[in-house]
Amino acid sequence: MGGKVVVTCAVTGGMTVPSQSKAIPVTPGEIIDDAVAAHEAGAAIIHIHVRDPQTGRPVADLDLFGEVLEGISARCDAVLQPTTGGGVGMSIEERAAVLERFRPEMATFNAGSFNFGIFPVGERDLELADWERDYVEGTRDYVFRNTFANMEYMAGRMRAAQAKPEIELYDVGHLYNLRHLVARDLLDTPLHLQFVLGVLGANDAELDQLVHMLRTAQRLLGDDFTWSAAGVGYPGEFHLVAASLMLGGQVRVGLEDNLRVRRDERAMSNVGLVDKAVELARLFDREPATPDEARKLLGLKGAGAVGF
Ligand code: KMH
Ligand code: ZN
Repeated sequence: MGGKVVVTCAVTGGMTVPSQSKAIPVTPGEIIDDAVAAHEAGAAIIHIHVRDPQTGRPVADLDLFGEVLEGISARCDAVLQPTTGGGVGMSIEERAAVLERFRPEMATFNAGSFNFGIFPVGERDLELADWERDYVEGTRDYVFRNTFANMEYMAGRMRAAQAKPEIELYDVGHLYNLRHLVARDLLDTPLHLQFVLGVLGANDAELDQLVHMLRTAQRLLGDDFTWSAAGVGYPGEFHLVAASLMLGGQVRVGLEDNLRVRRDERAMSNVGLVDKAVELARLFDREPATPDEARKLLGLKGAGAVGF
């Protein structure tokens, strides 16, 4: 890989509402176009959620996932990584259904429960649709549920689909959950870790938290893992990009996590965020990896082995 860096773009997400930014892609067509453009800007992996095309509400609809996965794969060779995190109100079975239906190369695996609060969105000067206000306010009393039973179930579905889990870690305690799951041989190694920092309800996007979690992962898991950092919010997203570039990690950006390119500049699309990540990478002598270089680094099964 040399100094290459795997850039993941999280194009739309499930814990934002469309009124937060006109740039958030909603329809399958918008998600496909943004994903292809993000790939052309340097993203090797596209992290995918889907939304109701009319309202923009995060949904787990498999037909929408199919339309998006097929639409992107028809136009580029990016690694496609559907979410199993979904959004508020989705059962673990609904969240996992993408695995059996599409047998993706990768999918997210959330390594623990935690409060996931986006209710401050409702306290801003934003015109929200009724469902959006209910959705964000509802997170005042919402736990993103990933119990051990949920994780055992999800790990089994991942293995059955031969999908490489990207282990989403929001808090240092999630690393101890992960050690437990690995010790029971529920997850294959080498692992790919995603340190997701900045969610209200878990660790914030602070450099010492990233280093602490990385060092804890090395202590608990040895060195047998690859890792990436995903900062939620601004400037956390790019602080973690810069830190990860220096520490030899991979990076994730995208409108799922952050809506600003600069303090006073809102992102007009995912491309603006990918462009900034690539620009930062080049300042640290690192070039964006191609999808096939990402496949090699992460040990993925290849686009020919997926079910879409
Ligand atoms: N929305 C991110 C903070 C997933 O999709 O499974 C977390 C995430 C997890 O992307
Ligand atoms: Zn996600």
